Amino acid sequence: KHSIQAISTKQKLTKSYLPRRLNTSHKGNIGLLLAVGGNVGMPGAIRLASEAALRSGAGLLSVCCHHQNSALVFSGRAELIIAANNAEQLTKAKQLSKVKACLIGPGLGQDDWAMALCKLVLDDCNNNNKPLVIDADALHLLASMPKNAQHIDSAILTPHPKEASVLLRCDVAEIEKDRFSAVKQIAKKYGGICLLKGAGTLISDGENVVINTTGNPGMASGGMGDVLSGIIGALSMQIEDNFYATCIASYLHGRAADNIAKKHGQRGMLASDLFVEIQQLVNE
Ligand code: NPW
Ligand code: AMP
Ligand code: MG
Repeated sequence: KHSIQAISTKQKLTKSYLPRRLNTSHKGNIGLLLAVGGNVGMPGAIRLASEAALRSGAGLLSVCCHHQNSALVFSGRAELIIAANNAEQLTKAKQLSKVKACLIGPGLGQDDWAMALCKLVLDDCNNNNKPLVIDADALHLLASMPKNAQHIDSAILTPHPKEASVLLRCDVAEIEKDRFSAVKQIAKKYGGICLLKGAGTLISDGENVVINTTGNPGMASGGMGDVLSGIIGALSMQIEDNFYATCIASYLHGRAADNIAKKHGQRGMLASDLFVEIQQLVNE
């Protein structure tokens, strides 16, 4: 019924799919990723996503977060750049014309501040066909938008089952009953790629479905999904095809967690523990 390929832990997919860096590479041509999120109370989520993107090889990383969180997001990670603190500043700073890809959602919240940013970023990525990772709260905002604003060909949606139920306006039980159908439906309805999280994460472009077999229950802890969105954002700038970039990101995310589990066990694993493993894996 479905075209399914399994991403096996034994395959060294990263070797063939992540292009080598040219000797002449520079941060500019690898690309600037814009990460949008970090509303009041949630500086951690956008920091985790941003740091994961840097460890996955992003050339430059700009963050747009709530002004109350700027200091918290940037302290201890001097490589991060502050793009702006709201939609108006982001427009004025003309940052969007410089970015190669965007990610929006980690800790974004769902208030007016968040919605203004969401509309701006969705519109820019849609008009310029830029890769756009849509995660967490941005998925709720997307689901509440008018139908003609919801379809974005260059989008990569990364819902967990509850977020998927909001996107398809159904119960979580219905999503879990037929995850293959759910992931395809979301990709078709919203355009682009959908990655449906959980043990046996599924990735679809609306036609094909890929299942990722890396990862373990140690990943059931806050911030893991935020790290995944950062890896996808960074790989979308380094791999031309958004579908492959998402599959490889999912594989690396799970494998990083499997490596940590082998060394230290599953229980007590932190999302930020993955960073050092991610850097090794993207260089394999
Ligand atoms: P229940 O309890 O089962 O009925 P939300 P979130 C359900 C940020 N974060 N399968 C479950 O419902 C994110 O980036 C910030 C089925 C759960 O109680 C977001 O912006 C962090 N159901 C924001 O928080 C670290 C599932 O959904 C309810 C499910 C909210 O994101 C943490 C809550 O889900 C976090 O990433 C599953 N697999 N997973 C930080 N350090 O700053 C969840 N549910 O409301 O979408 O909450 O995913 O935590
Ligand atoms: P989020 O719910 O957005 O924080 O995302 C959690 C991340 O951890 C997703 O990538 C899930 O696929 C992954 N994850 C959570 N629990 C498991 C599990 N039991 N097995 C494999 N992966 C998991
Ligand atoms: Mg999440």
